[in-house]
Amino acid sequence: WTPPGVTVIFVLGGPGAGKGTQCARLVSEYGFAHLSAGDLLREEQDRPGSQFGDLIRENIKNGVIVPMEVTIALLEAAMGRVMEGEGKRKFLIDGFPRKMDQALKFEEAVCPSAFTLFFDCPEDILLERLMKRGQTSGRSDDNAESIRKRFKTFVETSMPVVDFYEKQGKVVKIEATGSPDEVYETVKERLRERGV
Ligand code: UP5
Ligand code: MG
Repeated sequence: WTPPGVTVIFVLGGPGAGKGTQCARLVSEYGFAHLSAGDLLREEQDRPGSQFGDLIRENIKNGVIVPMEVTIALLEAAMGRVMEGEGKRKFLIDGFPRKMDQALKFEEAVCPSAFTLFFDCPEDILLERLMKRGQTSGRSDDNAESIRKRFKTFVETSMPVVDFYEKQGKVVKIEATGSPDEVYETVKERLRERGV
């Protein structure tokens, strides 16, 4: 269904790698539309009358992946709204695909990705960031136990997606340990190299 001229960039990286932070900056400077799969799931979870609320709540707290049908439908609908409304055609899809079945299904049914921005950061730094955010975020998964489960899912289920795209030469890997400003400078440099 995707109209011509649509560009999709996947944004991946461990929990707390800075996907949301960097996407927000890219939106203001490059005019991308930013769609976070996690944010869309949390919205759906809290939407009165949603038939998926409990399923999403349970999965997020346990750091496991919500069935792809739910997430892809939310993304597809959100892309449609953006194209109708703001008329934007360039998308940063943040935190998705984090499982091989999602990657294959999305590219077949919605739109192939141009490439994947991958924010690389060691777990000790991720843990520190997430525990700190947990003091104020109110996110049900920003606690030591959920974080541990999110790390496990990331390594076992989501890294294979990054490896899959890496083999196709479609991963732009960004060292994400520095400050948000430093990371953003690297992002811009890498995007320039990619002709974005
Ligand atoms: N921060 C950011 N950058 C920093 C830097 N360079 N230096 C120091 N601090 C930095 O940042 C996290 C925190 O670190 C913030 O406090 C920030 O200020 C600071 P953020 O930009 O939010 O990082 P991000 O990578 O977006 O972290 P997030 O917690 O959102 O990552 P997750 O991937 O874990 O969360 P997401 O919302 O994508 O998914 C949540 C859950 O939804 C999943 O676990 C899963 O259960 C479910 N889900 C699915 O089932 N399917 C999907 O397709 C997607 C999600
Ligand atoms: Mg995020």
